Amino acid sequence: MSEAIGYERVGDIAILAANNPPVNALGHDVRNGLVDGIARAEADGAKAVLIYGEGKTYFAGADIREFGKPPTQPFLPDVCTRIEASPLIVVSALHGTALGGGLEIALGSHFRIAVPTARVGLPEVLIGVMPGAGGTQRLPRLVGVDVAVDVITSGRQIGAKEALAMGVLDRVVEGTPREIGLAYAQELLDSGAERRAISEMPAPEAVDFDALYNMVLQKGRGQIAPALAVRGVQACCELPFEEGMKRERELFMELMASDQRQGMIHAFFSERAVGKLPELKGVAPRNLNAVGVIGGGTMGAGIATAALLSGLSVVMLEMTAEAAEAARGRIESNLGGALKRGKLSQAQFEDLTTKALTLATDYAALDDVDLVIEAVFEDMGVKKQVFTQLDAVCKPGAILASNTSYLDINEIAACTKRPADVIGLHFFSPAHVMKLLEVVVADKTAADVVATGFALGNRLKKTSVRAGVCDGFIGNRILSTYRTCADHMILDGATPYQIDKALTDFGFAMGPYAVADLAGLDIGWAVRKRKRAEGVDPRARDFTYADKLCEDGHFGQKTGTGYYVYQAGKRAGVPNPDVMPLIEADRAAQGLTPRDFSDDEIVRRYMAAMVNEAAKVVGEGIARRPLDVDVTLLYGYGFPRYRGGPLKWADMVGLPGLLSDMQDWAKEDGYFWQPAPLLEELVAEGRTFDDLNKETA
Ligand code: 3H9
Repeated sequence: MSEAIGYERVGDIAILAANNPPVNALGHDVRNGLVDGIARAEADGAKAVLIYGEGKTYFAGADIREFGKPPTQPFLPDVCTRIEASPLIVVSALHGTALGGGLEIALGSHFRIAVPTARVGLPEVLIGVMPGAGGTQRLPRLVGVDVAVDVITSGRQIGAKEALAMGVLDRVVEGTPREIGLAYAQELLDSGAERRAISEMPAPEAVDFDALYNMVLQKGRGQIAPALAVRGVQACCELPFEEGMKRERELFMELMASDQRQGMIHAFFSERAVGKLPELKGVAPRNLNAVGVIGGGTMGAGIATAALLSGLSVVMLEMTAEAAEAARGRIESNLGGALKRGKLSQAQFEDLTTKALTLATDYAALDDVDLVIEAVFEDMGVKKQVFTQLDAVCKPGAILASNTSYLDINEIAACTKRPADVIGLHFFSPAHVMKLLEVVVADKTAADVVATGFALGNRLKKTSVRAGVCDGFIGNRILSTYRTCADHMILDGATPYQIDKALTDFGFAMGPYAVADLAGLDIGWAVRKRKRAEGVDPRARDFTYADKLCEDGHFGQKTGTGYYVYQAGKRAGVPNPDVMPLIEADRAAQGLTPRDFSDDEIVRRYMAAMVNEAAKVVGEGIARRPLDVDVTLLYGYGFPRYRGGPLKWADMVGLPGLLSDMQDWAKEDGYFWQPAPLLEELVAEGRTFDDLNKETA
């Protein structure tokens, strides 16, 4: 027996208890232990077997750390089959999360009981694979095609109550998994229940699987795992069980060998790694109970909403009583959304909007908050005034945070007497929805202030990434470069619409011009004006069509027209006929002859620009590791998760090829295509960004 599975006899029942913290993943020892445990129970004269997990969960799935390495026997599908084939009654008792291979072990068992807080699911598609241990063959036999396809292609976690109603669970009972499992197994033995193998149940009727496959493929915007999982369910309906298992294995192995699997698993581990910073080891965050928010526009109201929803009390400071009331309106409307979706009760809504939220117009109201986040106009002069006042009123130890998207936090900190307490907390709009938080660490920011930034992020259910100070930090700095690359392609002959389409086909949630319309074209306009005022390098290509678009009042969605024209109630717009003439005029004024771009070239250039700037961001220490960039782009910029992030993508397509493309393009525009020193170094040494991730783990 392996130590990962304990063996014990209680009367006629053999107990197999998993002990493989933290999540009882089904690694090699666990699989071995289960097979040995079943054999021992059979040899031992037991009449039933109970399988459960010690610690916080039943099996949370196959051990994903083993993925990509040669598989070792016993394979998980064989373990499930072995359990199911046992002549003994096998009961699984579930608590925590029975996910993926975990649920498949439970489905290989003859009966399933769970505690009410247990959750089950087949989340394999979320890491780029599909159920590979009988999930696509057993679940449809139990719950039918429609439910099985929903569960498998969404990867969602299902509460015990719903799983009981679906028929995935036989019973839900309060207690420990051991107690409820033993009682259930005994009851089954006492009542003379027969073993119940799902594989022996009839398969459901087939449906139009080609149509289902196409629908799922389209919904996945290029992700293949959910669509291949549909083919697995199809095999359940059309083939005998053993043949279906073989087909499932083939499909699973195809996904296992895919770049998408690598990308999604990279995303899984990276999003857990971003918060693990050596500098924060053993550093306790400061206490957080009350926060202040300065400025109640869309951003400030979103931040206040997120803080209220997390149980913090909020003081919202505005310039006038009317502005404060308008901020309250925005916060109430945000919270109203949560109320409508059933995430808040009416009583909670009222508590949050009356007791937990205070409106103020005087800085003195911030004298007792633990942390203040300013979300005022992006102007250094305005920010300095705000921080000078905060420094005067806030209690000692209070953290002063700026939500600026690109301004210098060191300069802001320098206008206070407590630069160690100053930090950047860069939220993304709408701040109560978007998952990313950039924690921007200035030169003098204290470690416990950084730790508090991360603690706040956790509390607000955000994914927080550490960033250093530079224009735009990690995300907006890289965005600015790949947007510039897109703008250059427009000057040279591509259209905004072709670029948006090529990039949504690549998997981005939206193309850069649709994003610009959403954010407001005036924002980019203001940045261009600021940069021109600061002085632009004469070698940089410039363009005027985007400014003209703004001068003509096209600010994007908020004015109904931008690159696209928007109709009321419709999120997607149609091309704005005013745009191409402005672009053509700009090209003519610069003496440029437009040429054709293929979609592939658009993606290649856009991605190369993104990777190159990202490499500069890592090389300069603005991002600590390549994975910090990847998570930033995944969570804040709609980068397709199944590609893992720009630097994982770069590793997979090959750094030498990307560098050599850039060197070619540099012949036309040597200023823009200056390769990042880090990229050149990695190519010269034959290393990858992932090697850097590992070195800094
Ligand atoms: C599968 O089963 C395929 C089969 O169908 C077929 C096979 C042939 N393996 O998230 P947390 C680690 S595919 C290895 O912070 P939480 C995680 O990295 C699998 N390690 O905790 C972290 O490590 P560290 C299908 C895993 O409470 C620690 O455990 N299953 C695995 O917020 C704690 O994790 C899934 O996709 C794993 N499977 O959430 C489930 N899972 O401390 C994936 C976790 O070093 N897992 N770790 O950073 C989850 O969704 C969440 O981790 C879970 C717990 C909900 C379980």
